Amino acid sequence: MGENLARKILADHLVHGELKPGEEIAIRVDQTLTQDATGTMAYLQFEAIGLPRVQTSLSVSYVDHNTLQTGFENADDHRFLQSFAAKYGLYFSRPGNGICHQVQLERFSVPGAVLLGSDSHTPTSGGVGALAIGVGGLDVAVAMAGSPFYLAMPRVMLVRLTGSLRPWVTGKDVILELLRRLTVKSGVGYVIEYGGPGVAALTVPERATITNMGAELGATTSVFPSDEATRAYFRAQKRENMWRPLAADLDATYDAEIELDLSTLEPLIAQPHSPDNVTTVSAVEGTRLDQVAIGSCTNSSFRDLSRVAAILRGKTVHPSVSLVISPGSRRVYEMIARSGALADLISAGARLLETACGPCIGMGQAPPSGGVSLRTFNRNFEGRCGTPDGLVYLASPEVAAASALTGHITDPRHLEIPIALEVPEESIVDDRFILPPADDPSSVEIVRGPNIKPLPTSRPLAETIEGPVLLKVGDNITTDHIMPAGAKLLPLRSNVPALAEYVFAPVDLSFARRAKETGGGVVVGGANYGQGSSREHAALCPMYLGLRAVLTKSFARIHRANLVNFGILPLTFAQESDYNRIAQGDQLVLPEIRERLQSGQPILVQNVTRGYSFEVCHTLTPREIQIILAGGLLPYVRDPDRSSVNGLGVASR
Ligand code: MIC
Ligand code: SF4
Repeated sequence: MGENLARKILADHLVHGELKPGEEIAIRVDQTLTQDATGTMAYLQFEAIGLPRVQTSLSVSYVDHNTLQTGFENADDHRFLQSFAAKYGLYFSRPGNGICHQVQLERFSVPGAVLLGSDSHTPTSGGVGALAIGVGGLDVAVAMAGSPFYLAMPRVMLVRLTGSLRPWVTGKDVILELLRRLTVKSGVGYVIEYGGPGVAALTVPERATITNMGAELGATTSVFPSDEATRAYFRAQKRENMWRPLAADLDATYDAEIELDLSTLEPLIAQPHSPDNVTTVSAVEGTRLDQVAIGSCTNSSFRDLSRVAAILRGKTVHPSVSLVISPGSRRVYEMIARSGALADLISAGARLLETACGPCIGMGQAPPSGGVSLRTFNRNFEGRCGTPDGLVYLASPEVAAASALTGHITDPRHLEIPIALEVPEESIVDDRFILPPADDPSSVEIVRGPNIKPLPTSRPLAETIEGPVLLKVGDNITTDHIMPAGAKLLPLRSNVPALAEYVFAPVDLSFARRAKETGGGVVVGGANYGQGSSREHAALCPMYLGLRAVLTKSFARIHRANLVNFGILPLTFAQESDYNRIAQGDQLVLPEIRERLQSGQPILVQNVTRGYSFEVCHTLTPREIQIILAGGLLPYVRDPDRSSVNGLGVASR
């Protein structure tokens, strides 16, 4: 029986376990990436492991999130990251060089490689056939130390593409259609693999938009075959030698399959406040706009910006709209400058921003109060744009550009703009801003400004957990709710005590104070708890405040793993009715929790306030149980008795 592509790559990298869905496997990691907002912590963790150099074949440290330097903090972080990379054997992509996923795709992606990145949109490189997985920073730190990556063997879902996209319909519409059908939670536990006759006509930038935003489905990752279109992309990048063909066997089988006829799609749009709240652009056409933002790791390739420029050429942005554009990489920026597209954008009235995440993570360009913003990004969670009552829509660059001209949401097919469909992929290649590691690491001093605070330590799991329900929330709580980002808070990513003050701030401003007063407790959540970002600060900061367990209907993959990594128990309700019965403020006891986890006995929760007990479930593997007992992944891997098992060179510590 033939194999699908995802399983082939996993089999190629398998170190432990069997490829049986749901079972724990460990895979070899070829490449890692970090960005600055998750990277400082990951490197402090790597440092705590105690190795002199990264053990991967390639590790890259990017700076793209915290580039708005309103104080010393971000610049301090940049210097720390640059010196760390030089000393420990990483490549360092300088601030202004581009968004990690765009630059990784262009310069480092490899078909068939396993890439682990401390950012949820790492699957962007799946556009060229890499198996690229978003994880917490600590997982990257441990992988850089030579450990394989442990995960539950995912199921593989085939999205069989047929037909071809009609004019004005794009890769963005493909992924929006999948979000409409599958929602933000149905991808959990799956790798989404694309196949079928419709693949060939999609360009690599379009494929990368689709795999990037597969993160919004909750999927482990998404992957395209590597074919002649991939080869053309590598040729344009002057690294055709890194290309190799990769595809599923013709008789491959899958755990699930869906079919998507590309020729039936029309321009789509996600409405506030969720990427799966999708409708057709024509259904909301006419909605007045205050802002249009083009960029992010989802849609800021040379192809995207060239098409935007072609739509705006010789025209003027509507007076009520602020159009902001952030190119995905320095290379893209330079290419639109040389092709003349940049002049078209400037002359039409666009406000050009740095090549960085920028408005996507609320780093500037927050819309006005109650303002409506149409963005080419991947997430429109409430408040993420920096304006608590802002309304954010997500659509393709083509829809965004057409709408910037009219001042309201516009289906570009109604504008009758002639646009050249083919955009040549030019070949400016300039790696001067990706700095290689130092030749003499011993000469490099790590620069630690006052913003770099020591790593918080965790405690082993107590015999019994006791504490109040600090907060009860509903379904689809995002990491932006748990640990918000934005221009004010992102600079505190290396300073956990300061950042922890804002845990759950968008939901309940008193959370941090109450948690500290009671010495911690438990959070109760609904389904798909912790969707969105890979930020481990959404587990690390609650751990710092004393959170010991999170009890939900279900978890998003990366957040669940981050909770385990920081010694917080991820538990689920056995009965939906137990979720309804429990209330914020209830005093809970989880008796003999250590012993019950170790012996495999059922986990019991006593609701002392209401006088009843109930059983809860967990999906922890034996290894994860050991991690929880140790108080988290860092104490677990640093345990000298265990270091040889983990493949780390720390036995002598
Ligand atoms: C995001 O898009 O939410 C982020 C900011 O890139 C995060 C990472 C972070 O919080 O630093 C992500 O997607 O993982
Ligand atoms: Fe940056 Fe936005 Fe992409 Fe996250 S989703 S990596 S914030 S551009």
